[in-house]
Amino acid sequence: MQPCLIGRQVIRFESVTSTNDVAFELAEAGACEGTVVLAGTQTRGRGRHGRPWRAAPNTSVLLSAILRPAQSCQKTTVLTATAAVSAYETIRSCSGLETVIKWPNDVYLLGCKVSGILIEQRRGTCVIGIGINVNQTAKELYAAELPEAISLRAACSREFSTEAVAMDLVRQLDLAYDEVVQGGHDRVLQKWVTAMRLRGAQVRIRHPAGESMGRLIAIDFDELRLDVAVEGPIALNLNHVQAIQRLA
Ligand code: BT5
Repeated sequence: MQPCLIGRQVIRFESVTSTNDVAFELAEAGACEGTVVLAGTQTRGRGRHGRPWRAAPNTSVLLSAILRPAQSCQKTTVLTATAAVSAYETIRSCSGLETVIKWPNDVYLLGCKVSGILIEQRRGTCVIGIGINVNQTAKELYAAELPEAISLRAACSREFSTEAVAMDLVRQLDLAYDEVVQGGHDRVLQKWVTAMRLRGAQVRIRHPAGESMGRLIAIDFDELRLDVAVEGPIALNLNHVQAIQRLA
């Protein structure tokens, strides 16, 4: 199937600093929207808030996609959900195992982190960066000081083609982003919320004003509604939610 947008051009590198940096450089130089950058290894792979992303050479999917979203798709939560749902679908279909999205956009397999997402925006260009652990053994992840990480291989006891996983991810991203572009925000939202498995659960939410506890009633792209014991229902701005911990 021909991609609608994401994956119209795929550029592969052996080694880069960070695929997100290369994607921004290519975007500046005029690369078309939907261009995907893949790398075998990164010397300065990064996570959110300056944290590192570690992946031994040729063990992982290290991908960045260049987007120039129209205003209706620019909201960070919409892009976060689009990327998270895509990584979730890829990992679920490759592994056939229990997969969940941990707020807001980590993907967990069998209770351990298998994928992380870093979305950055600069002057109208948005880069979606996704790392998926594919062929590291449990021993290698432990030795790399990632005891809470897992790979597809460690979970499924077999090796995977990183190229095939990357191409599945590109297809899922293209499908999910096309849905959003066509106005199907609600379907992506529903998939995101369902994959987080938090609706109806007792949760503790950390936000700049402190913590709130209660039953999570609903999430949309703007706010989260919580049924708090004495106060009753309250709404929290999604941009202020720092962490969600499931209590039961
Ligand atoms: C993330 O940040 O999880 C976003 C990671 C995004 C990586 C991709 S790779 C392609 C693109 N190019 C880049 O330079 N980045 C993107 P965060 O939620 O802040 O999590 C970072 C934390 O996850 C680290 O502090 C470690 O504890 C842990 N971590 C690092 N490497 C990991 C790995 N391979 N698997 C699981 N956890 C890891």
